[in-house]
Amino acid sequence: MSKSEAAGPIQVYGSAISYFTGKFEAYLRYKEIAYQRIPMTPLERAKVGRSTGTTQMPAARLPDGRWMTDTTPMIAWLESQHPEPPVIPGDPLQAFTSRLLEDYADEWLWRPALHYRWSHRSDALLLSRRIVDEMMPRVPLPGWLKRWGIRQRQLRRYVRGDGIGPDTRAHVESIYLRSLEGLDAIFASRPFLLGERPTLADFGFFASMFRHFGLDPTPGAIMLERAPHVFVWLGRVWEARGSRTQGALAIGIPAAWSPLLREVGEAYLPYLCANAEAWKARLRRFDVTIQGTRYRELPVSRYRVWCLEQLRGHFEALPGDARASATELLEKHDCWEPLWRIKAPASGYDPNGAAPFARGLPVFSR
Ligand SMILES: N[C@@H](CCC(=O)N[C@@H](CS)C(=O)NCC(=O)O)C(=O)O
Repeated sequence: MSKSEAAGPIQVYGSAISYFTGKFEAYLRYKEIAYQRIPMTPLERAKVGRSTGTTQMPAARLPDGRWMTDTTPMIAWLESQHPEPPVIPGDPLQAFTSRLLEDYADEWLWRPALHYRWSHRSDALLLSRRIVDEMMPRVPLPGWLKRWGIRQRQLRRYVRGDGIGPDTRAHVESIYLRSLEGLDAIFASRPFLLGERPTLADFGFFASMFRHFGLDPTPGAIMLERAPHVFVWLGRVWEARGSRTQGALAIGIPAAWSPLLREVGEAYLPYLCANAEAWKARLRRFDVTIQGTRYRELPVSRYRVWCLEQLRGHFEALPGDARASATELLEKHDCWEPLWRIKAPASGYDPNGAAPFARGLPVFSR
């Protein structure tokens, strides 16, 4: 236990239905770091906003009073405080590739996860009820109005506002279906993505796969039908504990990761490039064609410009021999060219490397 946690559990401000709160909780459970989840009621939300500069979930308050946001740097920092058992593989090539998959899973599965939850009526009715019951029980408005308001907000922001419509819907759903297929093939032959214990990429995919795809009615039924190994893996990650979930990792990058890495090269990195170009051109919205589907009016995400910079930084930090293997792997999966396509993405976010203690940057905020 590090000094900062000696005085008690980490307070995790979030929600029982939230993508990134689920990712962070699974990590804390595996590392056996004590935490307490606090629902983001309007009062807590205001406190989080004042303390971190953003109201996104999860936000974590350490016992020494410091606040953290953004699960990727939060996990990286906690790993420095609680090194055993490591979730970032010791092998530099595996570490880099895991970070790439974590980022892909965090950011690229977000759109299908929000689409399944808010575009399907039964899912939207159930989830708006759960959100209101958990986070807005005392808001003095009729329940139906609060639930309706939540559904409208989510549709406006994350469905219609994130390029989902009749022309893109089939492609958005295919992102989920291909991820399921890729993951199911992996979990048919190994318990976790890289071997016998969970590592960073497991927690990355867990975000969408648990609280959205696995537990929401429509995508949950699809998972049970098409990818039961993924459903079983959800329970395995949730139940994993560092003190007893031990075992070897694969050597190198498993061949079964290839379909996922091809998606990174074909879809996610080209999206990141178009987003970064639009950011540099100071646009608010941009159009891009991904795997033959034209997306219109996507919101520019400064945060995701930073994601691209971070990935490049991780590559540049690789030692020589791992760099050569990573180059070969990236070229083989068409990731190399889009990783470097944009000259100086220049997000300007967190220039001093203060994350996770920096002022937070929500995904679509400028
Ligand atoms: N990069 C952040 C993303 C956090 C995030 O986007 N959380 C969502 C919920 S899962 C959120 O709070 N969205 C803000 C909103 O909808 O108001 C992380 O990894 O923690």
